[in-house]
Amino acid sequence: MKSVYACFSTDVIHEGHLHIIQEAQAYGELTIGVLTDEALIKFDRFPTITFDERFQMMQKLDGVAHVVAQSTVSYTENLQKLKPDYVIHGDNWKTNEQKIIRDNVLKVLSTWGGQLIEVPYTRTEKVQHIDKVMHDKLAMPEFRRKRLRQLLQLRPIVKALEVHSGITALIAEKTIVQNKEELDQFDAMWISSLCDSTAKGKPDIELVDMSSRIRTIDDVMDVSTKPIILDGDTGGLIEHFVYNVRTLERLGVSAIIIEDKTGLKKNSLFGNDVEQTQDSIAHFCEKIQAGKQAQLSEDFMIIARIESLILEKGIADALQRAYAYVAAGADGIMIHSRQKTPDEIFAFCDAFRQKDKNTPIVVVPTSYHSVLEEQLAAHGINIVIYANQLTRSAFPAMQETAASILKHHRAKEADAQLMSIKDIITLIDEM
Ligand code: SPV
Ligand code: MG
Repeated sequence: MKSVYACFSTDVIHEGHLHIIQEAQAYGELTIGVLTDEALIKFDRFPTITFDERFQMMQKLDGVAHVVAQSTVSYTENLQKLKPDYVIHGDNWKTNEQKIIRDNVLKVLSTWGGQLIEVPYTRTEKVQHIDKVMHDKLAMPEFRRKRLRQLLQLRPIVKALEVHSGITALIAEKTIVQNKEELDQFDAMWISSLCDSTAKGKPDIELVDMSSRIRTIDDVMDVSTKPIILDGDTGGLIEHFVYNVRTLERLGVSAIIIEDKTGLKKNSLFGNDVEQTQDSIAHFCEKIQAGKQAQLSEDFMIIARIESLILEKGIADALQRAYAYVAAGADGIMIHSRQKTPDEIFAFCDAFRQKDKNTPIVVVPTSYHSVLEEQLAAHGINIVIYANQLTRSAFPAMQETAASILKHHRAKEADAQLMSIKDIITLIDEM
């Protein structure tokens, strides 16, 4: 009897999957590979049921002889182990971002004369509806809020991209790239105070108030499913912070990062060029404790941001604060630096990890941008935030276009750099 292999990443079995299973029967005995959570989140959306549930769901299906785990987006490992005569898949992957996976399957199969069977992809109204329901479920507060904690368990390093509007949220949500034999995407979104303020043409001094920040959060949430980390600046007055924690939690935000500064907040990247005052350890701990007491769910995270390195107070001060903030209940710490190299960040993390193996560490490599994610992970860092790159790429592009129109008294010269009208009007999916 010949053997057939298919890989499924789905949470729901619909007619499309049943069609593939049925077609497979004509070729031989079917083994289904179920993508592990670690692999699935690089390739597709976050699962709404557990790996075990997905595995058992496949075992119950008629026409499925064996079920195995597939722990990489690439089929190579499982194919080399099973050496199937056939792989079966929907034909949609010929053109979408999965093409690299397909190309690789063909290459591996050819080494023992295996064949790829492609069946027409099922895109009925019912299938589309199921897809949409799964997508919308992920956007709901109860599902979204806990996802940052889930990702911390699944990812060697969680990658967050700055967003400040619906359109930037769509970019963070949908950008997926081919990386060697794998696919990859961002895990989370960072709503930066700098970029949220900049988008409104305002300075980053806590002038854009929480009501306005919530408006941005709402715009982002409307079009996305990924978890949100909010830049909460100083967190404001303790008496106000406790209310804001509840509001953010109810909205489905996963984490707020508050920084240990007081008085008129200025952007950290100014460093000591402007007057910035660090909060006392005791007062900042009080703020963390009050926030933790106010929150209702287990999911929400309050992350304490340490500004000691920004203010050139040294690693010993940063460490003392980190331990105090964790003892006060912080669910994570963010250590910030404006050096061109990651040396002081690494020195801090290595020292911190000697005593604390588990508290998540967050970093924002804006000035030390050469550092690779795997280097950060090797120093015990759990979350990397790309805090302002979308804003900084969009602004010069818009400025250049404006100048070109003025200079040439028409839009033609600018047009070559622009997205086509067709692409822009079809960019946004309609309900
Ligand atoms: C932000 O993105 O607003 C931040 C990070 O707080 S930084 O601008 O580097 O201070
Ligand atoms: Mg900020």
